[in-house]
Order: sequence, then structure tokens, then C-alpha cells
Amino acid sequence: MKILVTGALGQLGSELVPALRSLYGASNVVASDVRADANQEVATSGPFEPLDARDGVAMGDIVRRHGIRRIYHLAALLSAVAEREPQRAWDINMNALFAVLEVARENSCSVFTPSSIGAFGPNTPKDYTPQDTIQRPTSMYGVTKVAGELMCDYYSRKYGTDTRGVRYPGIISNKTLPGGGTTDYAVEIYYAAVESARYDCFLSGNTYLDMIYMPDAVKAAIDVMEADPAKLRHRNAFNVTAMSFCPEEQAAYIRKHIPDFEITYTIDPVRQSIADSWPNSLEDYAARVEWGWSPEHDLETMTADMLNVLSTRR
Ligand code: AKB
Repeated sequence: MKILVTGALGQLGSELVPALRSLYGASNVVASDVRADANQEVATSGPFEPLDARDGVAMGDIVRRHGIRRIYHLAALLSAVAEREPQRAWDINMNALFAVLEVARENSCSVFTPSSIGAFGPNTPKDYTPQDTIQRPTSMYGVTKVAGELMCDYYSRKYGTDTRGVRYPGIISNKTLPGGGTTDYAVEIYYAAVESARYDCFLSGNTYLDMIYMPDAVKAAIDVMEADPAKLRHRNAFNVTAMSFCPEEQAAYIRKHIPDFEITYTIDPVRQSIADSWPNSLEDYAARVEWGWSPEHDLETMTADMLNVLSTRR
């Protein structure tokens, strides 16, 4: 299996690419990114191609040269930055996806596209949000995520392109920082706890959101693409979750390891209003039944691991 990953230097790509390389062989996984940061492990541990994912001609050339059969399309702007620059967000999130789907159609590739809890909106049921429900997001990020889900399903129905995806909650990790998301606080808090035992949070203390630890996020991306197509009733995109918590609860778990940890709040109105429009918690039954989704980490094990990794790295 030859694989192309777009946006490979981002938060998810920097950990998905090594996992794919150890599973399928380093030379079979081509990493690409609009940034050509040649020093990163992803760019040195296997093939790397500089690529603006909106450029379908360049992408088609890479796909044919390397004999690519699967594309993990990770290049996209996250919610907070997309709300600051909605026109640019539409351009990058939609035009890059369109280029990927066309290249996949022409070259018979399967496609993984991450959707998000951002695909839901204020009139979606807030607790245990079902797989199939109201999707009327109010952020530009959410608009592009819903449009993306629909486009992927359209290519599957119309052209038989094997498109699959998951709706990720906030992804927490310790290798590459997320950039410009609403859930970024849940990553920053661990770095700040280890650095200074204090964190000033941009969301209110009782804002509940779904989260997932990176090893589970990587597992979801691999497992959904390896799933038996005969068992899939859904494709784009499956709810997946591992935990739901608010900043106060996360701080309480951090205090089990760093007892004098302090959290304060300076609310960012833009990110707070995005978070308030998203579910408190997801129900991920379809993913569990259709392809065996089952996360390994909860808030307790993730907190212990994050603090351990970050403090040994200091
Ligand atoms: C964001 O906050 O924008 C992302 C997401 C939940 O999709 N982490």
C-alpha cells in the first residue's frame, strides 16, 4: 500500500506518518506539506514532497510518480484561525479537498478526511450527540467540515471513490502543538503545568468538550481505513470520542500530580462562542459497531502520560 499524507507536518500528521511508516514501510508513505521544513522527522524518515494541497496538478503528479493508492488528507485550517480568516479557510479547506477527491477519482485512490465536532452547531443535541443528527454549524470551520463530509459521500456514491473519515474531538498530544483550534487549551495546559504550575485558560471553567489522546486519534485514522467496506453503513464521517471534560476537571486531574497547579480564566469571546456551539459529549456507537472503534486512554491515563513525557523532556 503506497500512501500520500497532506499536511504531514501538522499536529496529527507528525504522529500519523511515523505510525503509517512502521506499519506499511517507510518508503511507502510519502509525506507532503506546504511548509518545506526539511529538519522535521517526518521529512527525513521517508519520502517527502513539498505540496500546496490546492494544487491538483502537482498532487496528481506525485500520486502517479509514487504509485499512491491511499491519501490521508490532513491539510486544513482549524476553527479559531478559520473564524479570523473565513475566506482563506474556505479556499484552503474546500479547494484542497476538491483537488484530493479529483486526484483520487482519476487515480483510484482511497481517501481519509478528518471531520470534527465542529461539524455540529448550536441546535444539535448537546449531550451524547448521535451519529446522524442536525448539522447546522455557525463557524466557517464547521461550514467547511459539513461541506467536506457531503463532498466525500458524494464522490463515494457518484464515482465509487473509497472515502472515509472520522469526526475528531480536540486532539491532545506532546510532539507538535496544534495551531489555531478552539480545543488548543487542553494541550497548552499540560505544557504550562510543567513549566510554571499555572495556566490562564481562554475558555470558561465549565465548558465541556470531547477530547482524544493522540495514540487513539492515530489508531482511529488507521483502523477506519483498514475496515471491511462491507460492514460500513456510514462513511463521512464517524463520531469518535474518548473523553469529555471541562477545564476545571482537567485542572483537578493535573493537581493529582502537581498539587499547587493553578488555573485562571481570561475568556476569548470568539473561541468561547465556538465552543458553546459544539456538543458537550459525543455518542460513537456507529464507529464501535461498524469498525470496532474502542479508545484506550481516558483523562486519568492521558494526564499521567502527558505530564510524564513533558517533564522528562525539560
Ligand atoms: C479545533 O479546535 O478547531 C479542532 C477541532 C475540534 O476540530 N481541534
